[in-house]
Amino acid sequence: MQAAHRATQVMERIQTLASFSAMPNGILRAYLTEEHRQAHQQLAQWMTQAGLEIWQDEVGNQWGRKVSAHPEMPTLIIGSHSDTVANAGGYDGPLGILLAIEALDALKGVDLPFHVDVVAFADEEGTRFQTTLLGSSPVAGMWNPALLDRKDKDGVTIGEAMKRFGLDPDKVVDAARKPEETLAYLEVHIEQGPLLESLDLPVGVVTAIAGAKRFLIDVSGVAGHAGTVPLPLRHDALCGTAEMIACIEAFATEHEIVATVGKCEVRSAAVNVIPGQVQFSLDIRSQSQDKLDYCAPLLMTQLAAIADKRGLTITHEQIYQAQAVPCSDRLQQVWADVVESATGKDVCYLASGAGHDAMVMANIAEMGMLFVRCEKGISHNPRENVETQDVAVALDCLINMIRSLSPSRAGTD
Ligand code: HGY
Ligand code: MN
Ligand code: MN
Repeated sequence: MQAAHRATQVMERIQTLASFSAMPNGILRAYLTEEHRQAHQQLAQWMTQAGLEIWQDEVGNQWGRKVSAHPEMPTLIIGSHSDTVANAGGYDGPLGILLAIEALDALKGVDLPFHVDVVAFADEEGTRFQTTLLGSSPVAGMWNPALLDRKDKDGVTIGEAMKRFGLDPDKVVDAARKPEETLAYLEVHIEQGPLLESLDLPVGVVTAIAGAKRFLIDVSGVAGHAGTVPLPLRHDALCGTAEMIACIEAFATEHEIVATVGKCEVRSAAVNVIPGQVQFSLDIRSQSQDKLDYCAPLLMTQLAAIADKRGLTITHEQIYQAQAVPCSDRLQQVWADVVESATGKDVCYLASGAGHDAMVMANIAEMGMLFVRCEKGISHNPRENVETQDVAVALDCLINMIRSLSPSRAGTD
């Protein structure tokens, strides 16, 4: 099958996966839902068609293996996530899974010197349970059983949801892969930023993945009658929050990190009540772990000073953190070689501001990522878009990356 036809097939499959959604007019596929099950059944079918052995692990991840005649050699793992944010684009996650399946289909007749496993991680975004990398963390040996008690908005715990999905929470720990049995982890993902488009390049080599810390922040004031309490006597939690959000933006600019308040909720909100309780989320990121560790407490001190000034109280809970992770120098070089031969252009090296499953998989294996250009860098948005010819280039790079990691320099069908 020609590369262009394969790229078209990947694009068609992106649309098929997008149809497995909890939203009538958009994409939402969350962990341990019917949409998760449907998408993984479809991926399992395509993996089988590509000649892969398939199985689901106890986390709910979907695996497919291109079996080698050399099972004693460490396994190459290639993956990305199948879950989405709410009102998502179609490419963030699925593109990397479908490219891996397509690459192994192209190598169907070739006996590689090691198994190659494709994995669809079932939860990277954390949309349902507000914690992220739930699919890949157990695989990377980083499972925290305390998370089984984490509840979704309906009060269903992860443990309960796993049982309803047909999984055994006590066996999640068995999904861990051994470092000594893992050759490397590769992930192809949309850039989710504008750099490749600005350079008119279809793909780029990732150098590092930003570290992140996420918090839920509660601001408490005094609820009151909107008509009777004079402004100077108010302890308005929402006005305090507004000043804090402006402070967060100024702080991030000054310290050259990124900070986002993505959620903000007024408890017992009413048009004629002075807000007494507000909860908002805070996501801060940096390529430098030291800067992230330095900025988080400093920013919280500034928010506390605003609360004091306004007679409010503030508490914060860290709900997630992921260390900044460098990509393997060796794999960056191998990616660069295949990119240069595929594009005939100078190679762009770029860091990832977004988090990926690759950042935890680096815990057990050399990790390398390839970014694919996406229109205007838009992501986490239905307008997320990728061109078929860029998918063809990425597929060519992935096939040659797999071949380059195979000493026998395997060919393709
Ligand atoms: O938030 C992130 O960076 C990723 O999309 N989960
Ligand atoms: Mn992603
Ligand atoms: Mn994402």
